[in-house]
Amino acid sequence: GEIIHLEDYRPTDFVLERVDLTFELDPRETKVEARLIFHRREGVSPDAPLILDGDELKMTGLLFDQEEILAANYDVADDSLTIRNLPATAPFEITITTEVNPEANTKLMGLYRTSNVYCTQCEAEGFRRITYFPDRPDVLAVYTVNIIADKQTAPLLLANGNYLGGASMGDGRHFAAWFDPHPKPSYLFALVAGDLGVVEDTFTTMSGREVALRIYVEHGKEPRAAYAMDALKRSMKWDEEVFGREYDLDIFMIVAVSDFNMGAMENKGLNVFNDKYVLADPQTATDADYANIEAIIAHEYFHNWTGNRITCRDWFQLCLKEGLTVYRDHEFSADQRSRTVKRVAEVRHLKAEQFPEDAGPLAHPVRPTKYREINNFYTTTVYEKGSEVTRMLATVLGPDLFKKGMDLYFDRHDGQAVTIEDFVACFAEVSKRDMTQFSLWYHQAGTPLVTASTAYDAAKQVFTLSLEQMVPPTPGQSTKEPMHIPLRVGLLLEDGSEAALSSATGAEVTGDVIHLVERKQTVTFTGIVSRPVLSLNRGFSAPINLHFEQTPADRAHIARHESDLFARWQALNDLALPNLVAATAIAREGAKAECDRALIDALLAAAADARLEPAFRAQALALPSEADVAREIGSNNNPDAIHAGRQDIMTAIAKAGRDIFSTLADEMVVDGPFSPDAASAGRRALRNTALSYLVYAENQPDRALDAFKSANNMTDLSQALTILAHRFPDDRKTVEALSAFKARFGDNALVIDKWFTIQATIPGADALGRVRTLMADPLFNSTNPNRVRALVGTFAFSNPTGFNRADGEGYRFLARQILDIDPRNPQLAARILTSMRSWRSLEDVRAEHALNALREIAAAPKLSVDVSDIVERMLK
Ligand code: BAL
Ligand code: ZN
Repeated sequence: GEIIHLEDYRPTDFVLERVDLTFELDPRETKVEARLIFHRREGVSPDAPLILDGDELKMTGLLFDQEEILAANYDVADDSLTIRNLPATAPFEITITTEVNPEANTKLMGLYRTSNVYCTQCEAEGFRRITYFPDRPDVLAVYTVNIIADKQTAPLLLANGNYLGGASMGDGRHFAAWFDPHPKPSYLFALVAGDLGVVEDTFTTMSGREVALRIYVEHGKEPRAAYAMDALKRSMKWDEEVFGREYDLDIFMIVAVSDFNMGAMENKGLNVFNDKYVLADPQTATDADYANIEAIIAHEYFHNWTGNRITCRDWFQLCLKEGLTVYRDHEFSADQRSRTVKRVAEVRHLKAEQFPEDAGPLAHPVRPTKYREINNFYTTTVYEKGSEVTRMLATVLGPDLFKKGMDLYFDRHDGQAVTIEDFVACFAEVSKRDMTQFSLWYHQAGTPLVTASTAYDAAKQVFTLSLEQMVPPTPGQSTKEPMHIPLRVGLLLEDGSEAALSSATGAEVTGDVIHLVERKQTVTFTGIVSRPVLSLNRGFSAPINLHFEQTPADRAHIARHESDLFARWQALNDLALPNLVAATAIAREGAKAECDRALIDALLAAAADARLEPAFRAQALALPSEADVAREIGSNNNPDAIHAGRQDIMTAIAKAGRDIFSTLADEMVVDGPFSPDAASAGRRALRNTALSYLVYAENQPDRALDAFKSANNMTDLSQALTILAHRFPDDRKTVEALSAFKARFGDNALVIDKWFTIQATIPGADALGRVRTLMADPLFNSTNPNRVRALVGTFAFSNPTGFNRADGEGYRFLARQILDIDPRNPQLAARILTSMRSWRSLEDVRAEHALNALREIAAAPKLSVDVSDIVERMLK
């Protein structure tokens, strides 16, 4: 695991022309024959050897143009194969035979077995676990794949591209051949074989070609794939309409599997999905599950153009495909649902996951310049901040130039493996803007802090806005340059109108965007007839922390009158945070906190405002999370005090709004058969929020118990169970509800994950005991990533009081779990360990325990590179 540097990039010495693969599948002894045609790149020394990557491989044959290679001409190790004395110019063929054991492959990288299905995961560096290969994204080749397997257990044989044909072989086996005409990197290779059910449909593309659509799931689960199929067709249509992108093969396939490290994978023409993001029906999936399925189906489909047709030159460029594709799936969901509600959800997620990453020891630029283990860079910074940077590009340029830039990018780079610089150059070219400063968003880590202050001169009718930016130091980057920060603003006047921004001097202003480009900048607006209320960073136009001392009255004004609904939500959030911070301090003294009337009034006004869509009102009522409060406080955190203070504020709001919540709980009942559409989901969200407040007001479980008993869908059922479990964990009724839920859904792994998660997140010091008990439950399965994440992962990531116990037992437990998981599945272990990334912001006694737990992990023998990379960065 040595460190890889961006500056060391150079192209391969040999060009790979074609790949011919033959798999003879066997659960334990799969034989892989790879025939690779290479030629030496022009200008490369004739002495240069061919060096191929490998990982835990056993080679059983090696041929040069079908002849054995002399032992003196090659070196084989389990992580590389070096071949010398190769032709100076002529193309040649290397044939490599390897043997792999899919059943023993618990890392779930390369070729593995899940529920008797053969399946592959090759991103980022899994292909080298199948055969020796130039396993890097800038090696694009055309693949033919032959699959041979037992006909009975593997009637279905799939690979990328279009189906060429197949036949029985007489010995109980059969074969199938696939050809993918699109040159691709090895990380997009996929193979699936097994016995699965299928849902079929078709899509006619904008040029009139009919594409066969197939979603493969376990037999019997076909009806649960209907929503995913619908989402796929809507994605295909949307990408044609909004980005002008048409699908390019005769067939598009999705396979759902139950053991998967990631959410899903965009292999060319053959996406492989964690079944959690495919399977849904009203009895088993929540509204959030439906929304996630829609988003992830879209995301993987959109990769066909942003990732597959145009891919990354090297893994440093990961955000080239991920940030851009997240931006595309966000826009898709915004168009399919409510744009405002979607934006609120995105920003909540960004602040909850990416901001802490950017503020801690794992902070890294969106386009990093070094890594030890690329698996550890599939981060919220690369994905979510990467998406925000793309969004800012659209904000800075405006929609027309952004579209032109995208078109140029597709046009110019189709079929290539490119860099962020290539991407940005397209936008610089169409806009004639120098994008050098903007590009710092890719290169400088850390969340910029913008400090704003305002002054109004009534006599002169002049309003001034002073802005200052500071990018905090992050690992490896102690000093930072000022960034180009696009701030959307509104000047709200007393009469409800908005002041025009055209008089602005001191900064470039385009539309409602102020371009902050200096460290300090003062913007002056003239002809402002009354003191305006400044709405700053509308729509979260820049992913920044904002320090702006605004009065509660001004915030309440924005919350009620802004035309930008996102800004209203933001204002409510800004009103709530100081209350929660103050309540934390009071709780730390052992006292009970009060809640400001301004906050209560603003929240209840939003709750009761029938002009606002229910989903928005639900978001407005959802207070900042305990993690949000911890981030706001920043250091010396005591999660128990944050929790207790927040409970006090919740209770105060609940008591004040009891009538409104009671009305909403009745009004928002959704009649008729279940529909997962956004409007119905919004009504359910508001009703469940109201219900949750009512339980705070009443402080007894009956209402939640009634809701649990009368629920006819998983959203309502799981919400009611969460309220019961989190508020009354030891009540007999809760215990009964939990076991009724388990009995009803015991055969459905995805629902049982919810059962684990609900209990893993019950606040308080008893949580650890519960988690330990649950690990002994027969339904727990330490080899299934979804189950481990549902129990151990959510405990560490989403139970601040339970995990951060003052006695440190939570951290010691996690350390042991990490060391237990690591030998089986390093990627999973490393990911769960990142839950400790904010350990330095805890109060001393807890930080000390956290440090010891991290040291215990670091000192363990035989750590994977994945875990050792994370733990070492966290200890630095
Ligand atoms: N490429 C890994 C999964 C995803 O981001 O789509
Ligand atoms: Zn992706």
